[in-house]
Amino acid sequence: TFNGTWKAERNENYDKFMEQMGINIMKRKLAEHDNLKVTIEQTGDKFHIKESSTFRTKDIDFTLGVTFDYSLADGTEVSGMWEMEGDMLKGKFTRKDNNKVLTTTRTLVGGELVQSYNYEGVDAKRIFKKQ
Ligand code: MYR
Repeated sequence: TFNGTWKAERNENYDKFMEQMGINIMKRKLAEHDNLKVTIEQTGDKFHIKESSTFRTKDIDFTLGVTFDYSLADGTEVSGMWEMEGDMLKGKFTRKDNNKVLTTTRTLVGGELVQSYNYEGVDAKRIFKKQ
């Protein structure tokens, strides 16, 4: 289960990914150490997410397979959905400003939550530990 509060512990290639997203170096430096915490509450195919970081706190509700809007911490707006494939959450989101696609997955690996990101050929990961 993904339920619980997860704290970002380490990143892989996240700076390169954010650079590909067009985020400037100052924001990237801050974002590397954003103290991101994500609380996930899944009930059936409905998810309630509480996101908290040095940038903001935010509540998100979505249903698997149903399109919703989301704004990234830098204000970039996307629209897309999460789906469950086996034990993996797979997200596909389209930027509203340029129609390019960001894909992301969430999976549990050895008690950690691993979130992967891909944008325009650049992959990154954030690894979260349960609080
Ligand atoms: C959630 O499930 O937490 C809310 C929906 C997330 C949708 C998209 C996630 C992509 C986040 C990318 C952040 C990278 C900023 C450059």
